[in-house]
Amino acid sequence: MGAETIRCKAAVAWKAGEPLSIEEVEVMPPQKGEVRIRLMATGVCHTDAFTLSGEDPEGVFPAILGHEGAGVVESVGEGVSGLQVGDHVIPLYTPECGECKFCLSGKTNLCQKIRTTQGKGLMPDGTTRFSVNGQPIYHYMGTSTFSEYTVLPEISLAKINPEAPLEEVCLLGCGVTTGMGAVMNTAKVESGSTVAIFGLGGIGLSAVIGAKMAGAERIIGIDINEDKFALAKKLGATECINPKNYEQPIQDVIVDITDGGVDYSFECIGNVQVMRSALECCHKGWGESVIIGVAGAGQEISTRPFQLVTGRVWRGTAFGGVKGRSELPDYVERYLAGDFKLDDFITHTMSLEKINDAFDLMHEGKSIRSVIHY
Ligand code: NAD
Ligand code: AHE
Ligand code: ZN
Ligand code: ZN
Repeated sequence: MGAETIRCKAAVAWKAGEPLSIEEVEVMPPQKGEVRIRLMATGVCHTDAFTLSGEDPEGVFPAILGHEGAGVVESVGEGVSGLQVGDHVIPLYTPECGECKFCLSGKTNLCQKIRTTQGKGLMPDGTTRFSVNGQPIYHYMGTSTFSEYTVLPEISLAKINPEAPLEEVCLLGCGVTTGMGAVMNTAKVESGSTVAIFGLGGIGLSAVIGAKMAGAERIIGIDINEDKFALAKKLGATECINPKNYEQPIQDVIVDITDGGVDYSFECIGNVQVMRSALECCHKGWGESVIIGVAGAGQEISTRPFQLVTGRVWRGTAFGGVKGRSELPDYVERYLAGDFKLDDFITHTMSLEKINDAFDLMHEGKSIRSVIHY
């Protein structure tokens, strides 16, 4: 007998700018090529808050947000061959089909197989698997982890070692992989480098870890909230600075203290003015700046083209350039081997009913990651 519709709890974003509402939702069985999973935990990332704020051009409502989860396969649809009931998985907002032009290029992790429907809050067949009293509810980033159960295409799931604690490795579904990957995969920071990391939230602190693992000699953390400095230093930042303590632009301060600028910088905030500072604090001739932060609808970056003419490089990264199905399981193995820790990031845990507290804590600058336990 095929799987039945499940009724379970989920946090629904009915409208932009309003708190999430805990509802009983119907979750349809997985269709062809799809998998339904039972979430065990999910982190709350700033991108969830960004979309809830109404700033995301792709934000559609009502939707079930969440994209930093981990869970267990509950049922599989027709034709699913790589996963079975009971497998432990991490949902991927960047899928990996292995056959599209992007996957075959060897140059990017940005699989485009289902990107169009995913960006509209729909499954690849153009419909949704969620409803509340018969009203369809949109998916989010192809993952919708703020629900006890969710449905994803098979290509949007990474199968991981079942020994891994799901309430910690959920952070590898976005934040930690993004920050570490940006440093090691996108920028390919070399040993001995000088690095500046703007924004010391979950992403920036993961970039700090990546920079330390890469052997960076100087790791400069920049944040306007000095409460973030202690953990940044514990994880490997060699110095932390608050732009509010200086009269000059922060890029000038960094150029002064680094004998001409940093080798690599990372913007982990989503602020287009800071993106400019991050580029302009790079060393003439070779400095590279990586944009990780997500900026709101209509916002644009700018700098004098001379900054690029004179050898600085501006680039960006999504999910740290990591290919989810083929590379993420290895991040889990490295975590299990003790190469890096995740518990430092988890400042708060809570039940789904308290999820709005996670958004409040983030906005108040009091959390690094809140993790919802199902
Ligand atoms: P967060 O809220 O936990 O951290 C942001 C940090 O930036 C905070 O510590 C805050 O104090 C600091 N900050 C804010 N304004 C600042 C300023 N003007 N100067 C210096 N510091 C400032 O957020 P997060 O979850 O770490 O996410 C960071 C950004 O990365 C967000 O824009 C998020 O949407 C984006 N993101 C992108 C990707 C990707 O794949 N590209 C993945 C995850 C998150
Ligand atoms: N929808 C936004 C863009 C949001 C965005 O850039 N998302 C990142 C992941 S953030 C995770 O916390 C991403 O993966 N981008 C690549 C992609 O294909 O979405 C907008 O501006 O429209
Ligand atoms: Zn995220
Ligand atoms: Zn692909």
